[in-house]
Amino acid sequence: MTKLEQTWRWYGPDDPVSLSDIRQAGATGIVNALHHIPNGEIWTTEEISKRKAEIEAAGLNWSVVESIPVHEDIKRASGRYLEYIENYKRSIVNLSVCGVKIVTYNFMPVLDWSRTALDHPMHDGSTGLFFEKVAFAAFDLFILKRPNAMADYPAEMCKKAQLKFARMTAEEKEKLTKNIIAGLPGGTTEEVTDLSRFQKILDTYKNIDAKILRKNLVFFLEQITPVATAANVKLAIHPDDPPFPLLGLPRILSTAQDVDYIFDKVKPPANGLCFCTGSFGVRPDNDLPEMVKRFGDRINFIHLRATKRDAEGNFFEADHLNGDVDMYAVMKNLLKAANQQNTAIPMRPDHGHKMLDDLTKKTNPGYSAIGRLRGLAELRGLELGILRSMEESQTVN
Ligand code: DNO
Repeated sequence: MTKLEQTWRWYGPDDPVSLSDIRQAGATGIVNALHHIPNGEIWTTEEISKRKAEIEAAGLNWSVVESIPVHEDIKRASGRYLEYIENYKRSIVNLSVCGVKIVTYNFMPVLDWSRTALDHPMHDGSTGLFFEKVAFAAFDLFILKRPNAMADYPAEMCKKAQLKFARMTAEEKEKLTKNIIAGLPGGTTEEVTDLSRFQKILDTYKNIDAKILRKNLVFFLEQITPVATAANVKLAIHPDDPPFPLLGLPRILSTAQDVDYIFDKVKPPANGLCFCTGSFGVRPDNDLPEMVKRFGDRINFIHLRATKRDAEGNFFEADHLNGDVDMYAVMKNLLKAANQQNTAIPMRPDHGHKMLDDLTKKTNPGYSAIGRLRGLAELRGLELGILRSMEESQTVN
């Protein structure tokens, strides 16, 4: 039976979690990006090789790129987008020349992933990330004061948000703002720290709805997929996180139908998916084990994490094996997919709680050492248990 490759996201030399920490956590592959290269520019073979050598010197392997960011011009099909697409192609080819063959990216406008609280208390004393709908609405309606935002929320939600806003201290408002626009590593594709600049970027999407964004994604894929195919590089699009529209921006990769759409439009197998259980799992209408079955041959990279949602649609990041996701069924189907692909598909424990020594250390939100170590250890155990029982049942039958 084929296993999954155990990988770990490393944010580069400035990451408080070092390569030697990662090695001790049991990962063999590194998920990395050249964050110092400005968005839209070419990743040269020199820069790629330098990073690769650094990773290899620590006894690890650069398995996956996460992510080559997609410039906002490409998502809007405006400005210098054709030039940026050419640059993207060059980066793919250069990565391939250096032996890095999986490229993750996402197509979420302006905001990549988004949460309202980064230190939400968990039941056991650790802390984790939280998305609270009312808090997000309070930010949108009363802090950012986005024009016409009221129309995007039910009246009841506006009332609750108003109440919440009225009770917030200045410090809480500032923290919420920071969490949403600048709190997460890679949370926005452009560096934004002030609200008026943020609103200006949102405005550039005024005339772009889901239909247009989808068209722009398909155009981008039609351009890069042949290059990836020729370079033997697998692409892995990351789903929307959270998987619903925010701030009036369209979201186009939230459900199985969304995934079907892009695979149907751009057929070559290099056009693949980063199966992120934490993102897809927020929607109760996404059947994750079923999605793994359906897209198994196109899953090129895996993020494993569990969220727990409540009736209002809020969610927090739960322990890896204790959320709404049926991790057992997902893992089982992923192992079947790996077997069919005959490839150790790379997986990483996505996010983790701040716990034990993490609590007093500076960490990238969601990317603490010990929380992820726990996640990886649990997932590795689950994988082994399933593999062994699959093998046993094969010998019995
Ligand atoms: C959050 C991540 C995202 C993801 C990018 C992929 O932890 O899952 O930042 O890496 O969206 O492009």
